Amino acid sequence: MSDRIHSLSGYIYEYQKSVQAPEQFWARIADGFHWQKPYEKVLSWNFEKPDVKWFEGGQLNITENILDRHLYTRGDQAAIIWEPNDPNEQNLILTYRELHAEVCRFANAMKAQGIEKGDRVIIYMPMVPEAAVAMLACARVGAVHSVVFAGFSASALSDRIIDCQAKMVLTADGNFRGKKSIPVKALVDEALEKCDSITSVITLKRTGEEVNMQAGRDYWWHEVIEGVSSEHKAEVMDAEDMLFILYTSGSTGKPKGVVHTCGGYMVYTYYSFKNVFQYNQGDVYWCTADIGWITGHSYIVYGPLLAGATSIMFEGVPTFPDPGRFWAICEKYKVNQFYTAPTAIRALQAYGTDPIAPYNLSSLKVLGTVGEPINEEAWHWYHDHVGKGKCPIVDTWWQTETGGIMISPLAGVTPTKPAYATMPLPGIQLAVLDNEGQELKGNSVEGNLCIKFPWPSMLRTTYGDHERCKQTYFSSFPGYYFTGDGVKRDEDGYYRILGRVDDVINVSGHRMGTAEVENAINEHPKVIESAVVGYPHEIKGQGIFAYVICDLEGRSEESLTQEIKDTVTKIIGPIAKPDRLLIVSGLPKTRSGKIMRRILRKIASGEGDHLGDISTLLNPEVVTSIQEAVHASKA
Ligand code: 7RM
Repeated sequence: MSDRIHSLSGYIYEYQKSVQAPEQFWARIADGFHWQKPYEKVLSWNFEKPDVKWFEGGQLNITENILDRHLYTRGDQAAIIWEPNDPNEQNLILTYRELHAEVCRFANAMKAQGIEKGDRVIIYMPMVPEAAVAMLACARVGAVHSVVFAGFSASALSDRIIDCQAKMVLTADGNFRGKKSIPVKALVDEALEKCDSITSVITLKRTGEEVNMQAGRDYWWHEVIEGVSSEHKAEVMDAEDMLFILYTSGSTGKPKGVVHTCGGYMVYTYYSFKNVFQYNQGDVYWCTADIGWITGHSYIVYGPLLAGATSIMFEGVPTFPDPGRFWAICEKYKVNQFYTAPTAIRALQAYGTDPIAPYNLSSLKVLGTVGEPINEEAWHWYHDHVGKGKCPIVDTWWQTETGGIMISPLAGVTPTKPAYATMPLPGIQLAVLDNEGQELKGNSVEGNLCIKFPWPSMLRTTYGDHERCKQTYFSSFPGYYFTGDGVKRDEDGYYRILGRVDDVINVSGHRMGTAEVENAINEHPKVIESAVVGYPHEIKGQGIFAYVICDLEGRSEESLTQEIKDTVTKIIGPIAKPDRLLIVSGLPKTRSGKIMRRILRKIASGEGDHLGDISTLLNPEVVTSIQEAVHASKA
């Protein structure tokens, strides 16, 4: 398929075509795929309801386009290269032929366990090739996967199982992370105490640790695939059938199950992968994300494999056994495109350039970032020391809800600017709106980032609650999809993401709802009220700052602080643990009783001396006492 843009004028031309005739534009990309039945209508849409359908009437299976289609052309090419946590352990390479066989075998095993088209299957696994096999096997049989990041707690896992009424959990005994090994199956057991929809659990042996197996419910991965056929006829899926659910945090309450469907997601992840990274046949591509996040779905598994790429999957962490690990892996596999998060870059930057020096990074052609804004300093460090000044950086802005990259340079095609995601991909019609909902036209404007026309990989609904999807994304600015991000369009028409404008914070590239963390804090019996805000953090981008009112009777502040942090870890997971937790006597409130987060954000950011007028508060004296508490806790 010749879907790749090669020049800036080519980009401008394609972009214009995609706006003038979106249906023809996407039909041309879609026609490169294998459809079991051709679609009848490219697009129908309504952003009020919202109701969006792409490639209606079309039937396909995404895994036929990933596996079967590549068997004859690149059966012996590596599809997945797996690099284990411990560099001394044997790596694993799965060719397209082998991946096809493994996916079919596991699809048959799932069917034998009673899984049918439409059933929900939870994947709670470490970064092992079987996790990708599990995702694709679900897609093969038409089951809807919902991957839950293996760093989430048992309680977060059970919430997700209950929300989607999953039938099966795919997991592993444990997870190697650097020097540590984390129990995984034990957390599944704990989660399942609260869930009754699960009929079977399949556990992969990875760390070899002792696990509890419940007769009639628990099965070993290696046992269920024993002697099972590696041939499987892919389920026929409608283009708008659900492919997966992925839970993501928002500004209110519990995480939402973002729903993606088969046809549009396939077309867009393929197209965006090829163009943003300028992938050429034979290149080795590595994205360091975890499959528990959308980046792992779209740009480790689906996008690259649809494009017939070789995709690296890394089990470990950037600093084990030492902070040169990323560069060792780049050298080992002669990585051409490397895609990571700004937080990882900043963490490695803190070790200086010595850990890079021993490695030959001359294979690198493209560097990417995703997940959070990249500061200029980190951008330059990445560009100069990793890319040696010769690799374009693609700063890719997108979301779980968008399914694929929305704003990004096309590597080597779009001139870059540090800290700018630059320009929208073809097919992506952006709008910058002021708070009154007026579209700000022209350059040099700042406002709310919206998208005004559908794209194939956009979310279709939030699982089990369509109204919530409408409220969250389509109601703030009627007629537009609202991203929740602030943006600046500069004098050149380039886009710079300014960060969230809602109560979502971004900690090391992970999305957290402040309300979600507050709810977890409030679970502690001694907590009376809490407020959580983000504050600038040198490595994580944002840190979590919690202000908590407690019943201190008979308790020390220290032990209570630790207990409350542990409560958050228990309820959500270590990624949500507050970096700073301050016990306070009150929270600043408006006369109508709303917590003044603006003030709390300023104090947390060390700007407590510039609060402006606080005399209209219900309780201005509280501010002084909070400031004193902040100073005392720093001392
Ligand atoms: C892919 C992913 C989405 C939120 C999004 C932004 C932030 C993501 C960038 C970015 C600045 C970027 N999905 N974000 N990419 N901010 N520059 N290149 O991260 O659903 O987990 O998060 O992440 O705020 O709304 S996500």
